[in-house]
Amino acid sequence: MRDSYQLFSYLHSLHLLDHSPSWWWPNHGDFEVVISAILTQNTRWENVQKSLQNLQNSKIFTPHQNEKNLQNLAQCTPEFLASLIYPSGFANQKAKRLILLAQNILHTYDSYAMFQNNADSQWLLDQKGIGRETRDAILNYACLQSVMVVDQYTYKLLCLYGYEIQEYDEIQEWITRGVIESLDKIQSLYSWNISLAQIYARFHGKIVEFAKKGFKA
Ligand code: EA1
Repeated sequence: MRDSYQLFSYLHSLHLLDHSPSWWWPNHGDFEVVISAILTQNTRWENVQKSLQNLQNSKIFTPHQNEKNLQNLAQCTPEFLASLIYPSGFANQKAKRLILLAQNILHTYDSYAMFQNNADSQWLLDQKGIGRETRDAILNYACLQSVMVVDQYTYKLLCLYGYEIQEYDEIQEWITRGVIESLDKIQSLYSWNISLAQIYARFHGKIVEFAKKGFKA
């Protein structure tokens, strides 16, 4: 494999996202993505969906009501929130971090809309419980920025192809370089005018779905 464009082309030919949402992550652009990016740490996606369902059933959370959802979360007690998100594990820790994050978003940015348009990489990294992978998931799938998420699956996949790149930033650099160098060719694979941000969103989704199938075509 010469570059990440080749990897993209190969994964694209497998049609891994044919039944997925257009940015792979459900409800891209919504505050819900910020919640699910934290909940998905150290657990399976299926467990995140159970937690999100509990949040909906208890009216903490209504689909697409971003400002209301942000305010509700900021006002939750950690005990109550933890009782709803237990399916995704580390409930007490994640509840505290989610509430603090919601409060800090309101404090720094005033609203979800302002956060979405002005979110800053360093601000996110400074929040408790947000590392590089979660930061980039929020920047790409919630704030719709042109940022490629790197995770353990990405690392393992590159290892399978003989690339031993350990560092997060270096893997990210390798992926983004190949995409940008062949952007025209990637865009010509789509019937709509796809943005770089959506290409990264789908590229990461393809890698995760490929990994979930055991890296087999
Ligand atoms: N898995 C299937 C995922 C998904 N959307 N669909 C997932 N894993 C982590 N995810 C985040 C978002």
